[in-house]
Amino acid sequence: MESKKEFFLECYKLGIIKFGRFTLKSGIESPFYVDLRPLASDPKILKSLANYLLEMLPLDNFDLICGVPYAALPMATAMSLESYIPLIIKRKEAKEYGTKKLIEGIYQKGQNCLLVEDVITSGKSLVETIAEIENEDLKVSDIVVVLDREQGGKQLLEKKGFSVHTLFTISEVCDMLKEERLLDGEEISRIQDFLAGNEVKFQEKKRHTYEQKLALTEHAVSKKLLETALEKKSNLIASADVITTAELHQLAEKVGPHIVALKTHIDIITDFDFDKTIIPLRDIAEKHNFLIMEDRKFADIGSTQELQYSYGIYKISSWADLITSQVIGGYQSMDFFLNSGIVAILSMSSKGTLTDQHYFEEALKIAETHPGVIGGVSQKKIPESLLLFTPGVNLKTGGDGKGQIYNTPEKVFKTLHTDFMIVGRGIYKSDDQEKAALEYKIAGWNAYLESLQ
Ligand code: S5P
Repeated sequence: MESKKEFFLECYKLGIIKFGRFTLKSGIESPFYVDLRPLASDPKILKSLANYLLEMLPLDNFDLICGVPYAALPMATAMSLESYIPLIIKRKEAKEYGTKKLIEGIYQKGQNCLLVEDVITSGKSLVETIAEIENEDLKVSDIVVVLDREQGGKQLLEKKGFSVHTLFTISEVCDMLKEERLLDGEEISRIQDFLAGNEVKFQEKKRHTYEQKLALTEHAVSKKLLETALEKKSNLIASADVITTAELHQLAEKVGPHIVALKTHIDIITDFDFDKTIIPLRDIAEKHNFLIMEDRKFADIGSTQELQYSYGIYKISSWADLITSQVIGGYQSMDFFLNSGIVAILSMSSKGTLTDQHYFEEALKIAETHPGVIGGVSQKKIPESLLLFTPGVNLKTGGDGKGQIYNTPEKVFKTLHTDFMIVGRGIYKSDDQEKAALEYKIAGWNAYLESLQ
């Protein structure tokens, strides 16, 4: 192979770096502009580039290769062809139809994926891409980059524990071009001045703490829920999907000390009797200081929902601190849940759910503006002004064979910034419900603390 410098000069001839005055997307004026896409149009150069990148890497560590779209896609492909490490393709956006997969190709959970990027500046797109890849249960340990603009991105990723391998830095590039008299001293000092003052600080959006959320909320029920969470160091909601009053009360007694709320499906209690089921349940809730969330998932017009909420045998309005409601009936349909905090169903955890991106966005608009809504049930991130409740949580991942899809506490707190996790069978089906609740409580609280880092 030719020397690295000779190789760079070959690449340079393709017009990948221009010097002058360029206004960047951020509005900042930069003395140089980098675009590595032309490299893919010269097969010989692309092949050499792939080999230069591969040479720097501990190849045995990787099961897969993935390029950050779009510029790095041909580079990752070429690297895969040269190394025989399988390629996966990350989409920029998930398909709106079909499989909705964000990552295409053949892979298995837990495999380690090498990430390829053309240029690193702040590190923002890499941080986002890594989160998406980790979301698919793949690991990322190493990132390989063709050109480091030396504006802080490499350091940011290294601080997060990733190994970042860069083929060229902008300083090296300047030195090589100066030696070849392709850049004059004045231009070099302009570039140095720019780099000295232009570390692009990429502020990662940190999640709000429970204390911050408490300070922001006006709603009495969210206040109570957040205060309880802080007091009990718990973000666990146990789902009591049991079918008799006795089982309901037993479960409430056992898990009560460890939860912030007990979620009921009151209409599955076979021997329901208001005085025998609800009154003792409320007493247990007072004793162990938790709230009750009736997962009724209302889905009708306002006037019917008003009746369903207060009448019939369940008289939900008289005992539920929180209720869940679909938003399918529109904004006004939720105007009548006056005694409870509303948790809106924004997207569901089941396979094949109809709550696609469009539905989710429209439902979110309603939830954000309705004063009775304190939060949403969702499998996606939602704005910090709402509390996020995430069901489908289990220490074992996978599914239940009936369409439920499970995530671990770590995953939902880290990637979704969940506020409260809802656990059903993971607790009530356990031989020792109290022990299981404590285990989930600790896992949830630790996952929350980690998500603040
Ligand atoms: O999208 C959803 C919304 C809800 S509220 N997916 C869900 O699973 N739920 C509820 O959470 C569901 O009705 C059940 O009560 C609980 C999950 O129970 P698990 O046994 O699967 O943990």
